[in-house]
Amino acid sequence: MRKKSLLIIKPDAIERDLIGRIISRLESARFKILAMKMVRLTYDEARKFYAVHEGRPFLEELCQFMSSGPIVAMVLESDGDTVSKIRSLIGSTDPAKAAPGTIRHDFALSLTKNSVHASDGEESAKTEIAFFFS
Ligand code: FUP
Repeated sequence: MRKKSLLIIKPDAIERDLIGRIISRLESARFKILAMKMVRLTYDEARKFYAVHEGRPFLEELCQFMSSGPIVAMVLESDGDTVSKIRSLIGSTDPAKAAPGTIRHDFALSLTKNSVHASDGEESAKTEIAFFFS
């Protein structure tokens, strides 16, 4: 069964002109892009998107960063477990711990400026897709 997930290209990657290279990796890994848009979140919108992290010490810095420039949000689909396949392709949250060949290992700058976001479960994928796409 084909399942969907949400991926975001974050401001640090957009600033370094990495949109094309990141999308190329997703397409090469046979993900289908079903929807895509470039938007700039306000700080409050970023807080809403990251509501699950409310109370965490890094939330303010994360939301400042996520609203510091444009992002590209996209809905991806593949055969099988799309959520975990994308998580493998992007690598660990901290680029210093991400495996070579993953997007975060190859492109990310730091734990916060880690170039991409991908939904971490089926439920969050649904909520996050609905956040960006009506
Ligand atoms: P991930 O699901 O891989 O994006 O990672 P998490 O849900 O653990 O973290 C959400 C976002 O918070 C990540 F993009 C990284 C960021 N973060 C920080 O900026 N500082 C931290 O100490 C932990 C996470």
